[in-house]
Amino acid sequence: MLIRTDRDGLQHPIASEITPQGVYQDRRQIMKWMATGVAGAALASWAQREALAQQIQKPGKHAALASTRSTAAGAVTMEKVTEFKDASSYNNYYEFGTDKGDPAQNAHTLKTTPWTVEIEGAVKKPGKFALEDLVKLAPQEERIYRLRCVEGWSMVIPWVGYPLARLIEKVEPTGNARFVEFLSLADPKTMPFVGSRVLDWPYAEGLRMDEAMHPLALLTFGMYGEVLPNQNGAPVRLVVPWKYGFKSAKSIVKIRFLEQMPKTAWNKAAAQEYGFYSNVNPNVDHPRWSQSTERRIGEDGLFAKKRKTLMFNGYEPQVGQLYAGMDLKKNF
Ligand SMILES: Nc1nc2c(c(=O)[nH]1)N[C@H]1C(S)=C(S)[C@@H](COP(=O)(O)O)O[C@H]1N2
Ligand SMILES: [Mo]
Repeated sequence: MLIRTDRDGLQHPIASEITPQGVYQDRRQIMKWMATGVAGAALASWAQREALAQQIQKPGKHAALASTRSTAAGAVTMEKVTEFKDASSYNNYYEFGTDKGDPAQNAHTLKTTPWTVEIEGAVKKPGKFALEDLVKLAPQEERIYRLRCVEGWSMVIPWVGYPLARLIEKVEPTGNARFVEFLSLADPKTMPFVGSRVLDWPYAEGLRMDEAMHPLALLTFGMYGEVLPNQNGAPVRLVVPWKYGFKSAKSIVKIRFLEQMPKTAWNKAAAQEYGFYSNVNPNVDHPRWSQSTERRIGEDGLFAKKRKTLMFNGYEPQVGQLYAGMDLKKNF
């Protein structure tokens, strides 16, 4: 069944209108890789978008882009998709500054080609993936996920990527792999806040192995039918929709398979506020504020109602089983 949402009529600016030329060329290169080598409907639509992007380059024109959706349970929502301009201008990416507008202002310095992702630790096949090989490892799917930040706001974003499980299967974890750690790029030359003491760099996150293997955990290369904007974590990030946004590490350069639970950047910065699990949970307040409601970005007028935050961000039917028998107040 094809579910119609507001997404179908969505329009947003094409990359060339909102980014400097160098960044745009980086993205065009990645889109070419995505359009070659892998068969299937998703990639055909990538190729169409590429063609469309070439035709429409005049500032002020907007291109309506087609999309191919995942059929995985939980991969589509009936909710209105957040506008591209909001999703790409209201960001958390502390390597580029701590204000919501900083990443969009500053992340143009991030160089996303060439890019490699290194796989280390308890796997039979460790090594380095060039980005162009990583994007072709599995068919690209579009998934419309809510992303809920621990700060109390949320967005609905059409992500493009494939389940992280596809990569994990490929590198063949050993029996010792119980956790997966994700490390972001930390380049003081291109990232003005790396070196500041806000966080202990590189940005580090982690998942338990069964969480990482869950079909909703997405290794993400694009959004809104285009390659990720730098400020959203180009060229490859994680999206874990049932956890607070900070679990979804951006611009990943290393993935490590570990026996022990890894330390995460936010847990190191404030252990009493950010635990390892960080599942979206309206019943466990942040020590300094409630987590029971959220503000949807784009709806924040004076009279906009707050939304009730849902257990596991609304993905309880899909992921609840992962935490059966666990005390989620202790394991926050
Ligand atoms: N490397 C890195 N990844 C990161 C962050 C960051 O500061 N650095 N911020 C996290 C937080 S707090 C959130 S809410 C999401 C925001 O993703 P978005 O800007 O694409 O909405 O990215 C997460 N990933
Ligand atoms: Mo966040």
